[in-house]
Amino acid sequence: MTSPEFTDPHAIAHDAADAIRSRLSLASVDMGLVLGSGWSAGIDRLGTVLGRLPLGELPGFSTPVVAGHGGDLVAVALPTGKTAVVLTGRTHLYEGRGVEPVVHGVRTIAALGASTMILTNGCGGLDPSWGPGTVVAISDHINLTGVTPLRGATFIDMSKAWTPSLLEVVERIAPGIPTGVYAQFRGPQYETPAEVRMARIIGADLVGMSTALEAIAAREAGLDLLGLSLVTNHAAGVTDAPLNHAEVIAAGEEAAPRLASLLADITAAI
Ligand code: 8IG
Repeated sequence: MTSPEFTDPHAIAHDAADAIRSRLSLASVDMGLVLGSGWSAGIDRLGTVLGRLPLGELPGFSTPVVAGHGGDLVAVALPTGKTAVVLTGRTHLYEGRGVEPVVHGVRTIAALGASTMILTNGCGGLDPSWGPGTVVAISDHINLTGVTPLRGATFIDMSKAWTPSLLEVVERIAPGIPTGVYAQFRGPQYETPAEVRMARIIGADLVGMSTALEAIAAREAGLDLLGLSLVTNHAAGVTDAPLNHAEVIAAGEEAAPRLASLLADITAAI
């Protein structure tokens, strides 16, 4: 499915980038961040906020609707002198608008000239020892959505999609941080226990509803890529507890200060 406004998705990303540059008077952008469930507190900890725009005011973006998901673009001057553009909301495939809106933020950040992308999310964990609040660095992903943001014969190499040197930076800043394979389901329903067992058998450690499609678009754009997942819940069937969205939000709020300082340390180191 393609929404009519996305007949040329890269052109709309450039329109959005032009609007951002002129409205925030940005000279250059080095890095983009997408902040998922639990991650959006503490943006001011990253550096000096240069400006903020509601995503809904920019070409190709619409206002995210899920409780706990924000919806701003925030430009931040990092202590290193670099400029980061942070999105505090994302469009999900389960919203039913097709795949182009899902990756529009990543493409806009690429069009702004960034060379590095940090994707964060809240997700379910398959390892029973990863309690809610565990942060996992994404080492690889499995796209189970059945769709792709790429069109035509766009043969992108995904063999080192998650940049090894960025994983090394994370390991240096947070020694012993677990790494894992992220499997993206379409959602919006959470998995059945059988689907989670399948995910484990095929090599997944994390299950979520974002990030893999964004990663594909980021690699198409040639961005270096880092992914950080907050395990907000055990995936279905890992424990006896049923899943609920309120619990997911609560785990994010509890973890917020830790996530803010981790992100500040990482963005200051790359
Ligand atoms: I937060 O357990 C969050 N997002 N697919 N499964 C999937 N997405 C999620 C989950 C989960 N928790």
